[in-house]
Amino acid sequence: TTLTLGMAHAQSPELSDPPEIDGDIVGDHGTHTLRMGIGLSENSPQYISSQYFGEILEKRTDGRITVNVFPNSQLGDDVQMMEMLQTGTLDMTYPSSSAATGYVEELAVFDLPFLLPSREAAIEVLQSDVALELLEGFEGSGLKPLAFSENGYRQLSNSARPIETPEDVAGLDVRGLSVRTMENPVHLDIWETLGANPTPMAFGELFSAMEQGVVDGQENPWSTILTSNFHEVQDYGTETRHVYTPFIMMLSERTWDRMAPEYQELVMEAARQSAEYEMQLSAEYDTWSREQLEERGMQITRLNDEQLEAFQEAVQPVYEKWAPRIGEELIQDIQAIVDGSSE
Ligand code: 2Q2
Repeated sequence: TTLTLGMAHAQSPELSDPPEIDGDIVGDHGTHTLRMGIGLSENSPQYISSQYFGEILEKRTDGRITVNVFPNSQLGDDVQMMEMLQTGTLDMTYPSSSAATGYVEELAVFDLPFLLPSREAAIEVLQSDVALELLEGFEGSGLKPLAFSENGYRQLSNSARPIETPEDVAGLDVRGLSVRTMENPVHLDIWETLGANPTPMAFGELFSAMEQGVVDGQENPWSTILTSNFHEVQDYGTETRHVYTPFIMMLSERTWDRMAPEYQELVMEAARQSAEYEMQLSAEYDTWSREQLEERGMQITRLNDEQLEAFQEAVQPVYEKWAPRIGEELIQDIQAIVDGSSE
């Protein structure tokens, strides 16, 4: 289906339809209207798959559970919405793992640059026991993680100049590129190590910060850059794929505790199905979004092997600094899965 969505700034690519919703109607355990806040826009994989999550629950409970999805960071940014889950003023949210390292520090492993070399390896890692154990770190936080999915490979965009090398980022004869990062210490480190001037900022403030020239650039997957219309204020892109960021679908523990076991089971199953669908959509959007951005005038640099190696070399110190804090063993466990998946 080529979805022409409400606020569509861009048609979506030919997207796979979601899997059929089948299974018995789950018994009558009262009604719930789940309010879910997300950061991205109505034509993002994050939003489309969250709507599908709601459809599964509505169909399987005969309308007793419905989900209202609020996109575009309208209820707040990732950190604010997680706090709203803790106080019970919001039922669900869908942050990047990078925004949740304040709750589970080991999640910062996913912020290590160039850790996950391919989508296949990333999916293996996200579906491994190692990753699921990380989610256990949320115990007692008031946040109930339901599933990992894909924010995706992050790419650099900026409005100052074409970026092909780390030296271009540092700007030897001009000032270093000012780059917005997520509020995450490893990301700050990556861009400082590259000689940029990083500014941590909530996603919802990013468009106007770029429009006003407060920052030169940012880094996000192509589909986020397209579906958030960043190409309107960013002239240059560089296919760095420097970090693969997971999303974590989350439910407030207060909401979870109010649910009958049969509903809890269904919510977990629906989250797993919608996360799987989100990863499929995210993959279908990725290359298509880059092509759409080029059609809309963004000058995108595709790095050759030598240029990519220069970036990988340049950010090596980030591993040295963060490995002890994140855990050498955890990094080795993930790298073992990555090496295994490339067999
Ligand atoms: O750069 C970002 O903040 C994004 O990658 C976000 O983490 C993600 O798009 C959403 O969770 C925004 O709320």
